[in-house]
Amino acid sequence: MSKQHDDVTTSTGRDQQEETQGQHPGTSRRDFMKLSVGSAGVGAAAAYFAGAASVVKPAMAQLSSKEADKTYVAPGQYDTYYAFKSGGQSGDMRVMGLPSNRLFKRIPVFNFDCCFGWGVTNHSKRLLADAETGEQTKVGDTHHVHLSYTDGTYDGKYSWVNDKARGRLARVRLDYMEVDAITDLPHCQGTHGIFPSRDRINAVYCNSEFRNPMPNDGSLLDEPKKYGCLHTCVDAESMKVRWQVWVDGQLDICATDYHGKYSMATCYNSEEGVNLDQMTAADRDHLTVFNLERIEEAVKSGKDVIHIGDRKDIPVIDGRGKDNRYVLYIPVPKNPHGVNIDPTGTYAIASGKLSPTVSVIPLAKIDDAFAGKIKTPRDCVVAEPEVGLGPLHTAFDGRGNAYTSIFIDSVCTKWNIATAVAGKDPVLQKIDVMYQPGHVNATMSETKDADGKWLMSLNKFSKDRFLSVGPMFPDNDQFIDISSTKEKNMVLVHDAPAYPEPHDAILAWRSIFHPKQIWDPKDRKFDWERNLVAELSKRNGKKLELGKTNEVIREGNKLYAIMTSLAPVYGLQEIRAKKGDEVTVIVTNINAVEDLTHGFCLSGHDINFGVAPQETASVTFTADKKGVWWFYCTWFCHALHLEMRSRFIVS
Ligand code: CUK
Ligand code: CUA
Ligand code: CA
Repeated sequence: MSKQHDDVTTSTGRDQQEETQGQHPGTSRRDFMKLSVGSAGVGAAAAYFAGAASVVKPAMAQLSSKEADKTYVAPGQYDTYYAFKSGGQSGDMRVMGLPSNRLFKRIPVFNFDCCFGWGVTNHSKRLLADAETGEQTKVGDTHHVHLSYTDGTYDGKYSWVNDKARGRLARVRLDYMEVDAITDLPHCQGTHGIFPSRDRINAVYCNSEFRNPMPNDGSLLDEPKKYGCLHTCVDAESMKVRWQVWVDGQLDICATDYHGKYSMATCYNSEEGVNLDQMTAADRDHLTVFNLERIEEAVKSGKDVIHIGDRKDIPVIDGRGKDNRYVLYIPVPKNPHGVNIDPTGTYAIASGKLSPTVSVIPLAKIDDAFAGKIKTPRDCVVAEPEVGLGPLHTAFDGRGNAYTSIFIDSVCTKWNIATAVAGKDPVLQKIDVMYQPGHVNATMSETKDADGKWLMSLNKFSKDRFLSVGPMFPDNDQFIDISSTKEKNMVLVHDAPAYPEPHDAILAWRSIFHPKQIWDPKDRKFDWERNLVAELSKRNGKKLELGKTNEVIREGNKLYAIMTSLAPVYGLQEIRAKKGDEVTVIVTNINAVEDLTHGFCLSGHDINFGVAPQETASVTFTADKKGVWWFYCTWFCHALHLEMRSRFIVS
């Protein structure tokens, strides 16, 4: 075996380098963190997180091939779970198979994508246009993917995903695994946590993380106390904004109960500060709970409804002030991050982030608080066990155990909820993850059907885990077997590099999903093209039809090229235009064989999109360059795929 191959399993050299070059030689990462936790102020908060920069690789037991084999899915075999991952600053969403961790698809959402033509086709451009200005957006930041529920478990109909970069919510229809709606959330910046109703397909609740002027029209700038933050209810079917609630503080991660009574949000900036020092001043912030029944009633009756700016169409409830009847502010330590509801729907778990604790809050106590039956909202917290430094998110195995990601300690902590509520130390096991986990999630964890089979730790740093790809590293999403019912059941079985930066993943049984492999040519997605062709037929006295017609229609300086693609030819051998024409090309793929996709790429024009079997797609552009421009197929569809090309001739 060559020297190079001997090196494959060791990275000791790099570890030593890190230790000597790290920021705090002589102090282990964990000791250093313990020194800095507990004291207040910006220095302490910054130091609390400095550990991420000086990670030392922990000793790790060798994985036996028996354990690693559990992720093996033989060629031609299918995975047993789907994973739906957000894409973070890539702006997309990913679909994977588990346990293999094979990546199947990146669904473009808020990003530009020239494989599918997202941001190129008329359909995607309408969805990506800013609601107010019409501006074509290309940038997104997707953090949270959640699937639609019926009766507390996934029904396979929709997925929703947030855009933190622009205050938007997108819906993915799971029958085709494509985005079919994007909603702009008015007066919202940093839309972060989202969560749908769990009792039925009803609403999606969206949290704004950043406080900003209401309205943000330049009339208010330097009085941050007057800024606001909104909790927005979006109708799950129509994707219209139903109402918003103005809160104290701000809103981070979102969760709903199992009965449609509450949505809730962690708040890390109860101080309403605008810098780190101010945002970390208080020892406790909030878990903010929304009484959905009372809010819906008020919206219906108009009582307590206000409006922000010129959006008279959107009712806003003022939920500010400790004594209002719509919002409950439960004090929890300190700059909390994740909030998760256990699969029995009994407890909300809020993670401390700047406190090494998680707060356990029975939903029954929230009932009591809204009914005025407890003295102070803090009495809702029944346990606050220590789980490690920097707890962020919690997953569940359906056996009463919780698994919390611990950012600073770089571990996943398993703890028992009942033990915590009984006032005893609930921690059962901690395992090292590599490195610095954000979200953790388990199979079916966010449903009443949590099955306790697999856990995914979505780690922000991969450091020395993979071959180097330069200074921009992949994330490391690690796969952990939790199927054993033993107390210490977590076994790390797989490292999966991830294109940056999935924040969250939903792991769900494959049997829930039944995506179609060929489009229904009557689908609503093609309404725009179908209507256009119907109007052109009427105006020109012709019988034009998608999938049948191959013809170029001219109306003044507007040119409509309607054509089919059928391996290996386009229905039109040429399209002739005059410079300055507005050209709309409509392509219908009339192949009805699964996996036989064609593309349409027009040389020199920044136009490329795919057209799946029985799908129609269109693009509109200006013919601004004289000459001969080939358009060609970009998806390898046939032995004569390279010959699948025609001329666009501009005189
Ligand atoms: S947030 Cu990223 S680790 Cu955007 Cu869900 Cu917690
Ligand atoms: Cu059609 Cu390649
Ligand atoms: Ca705070």
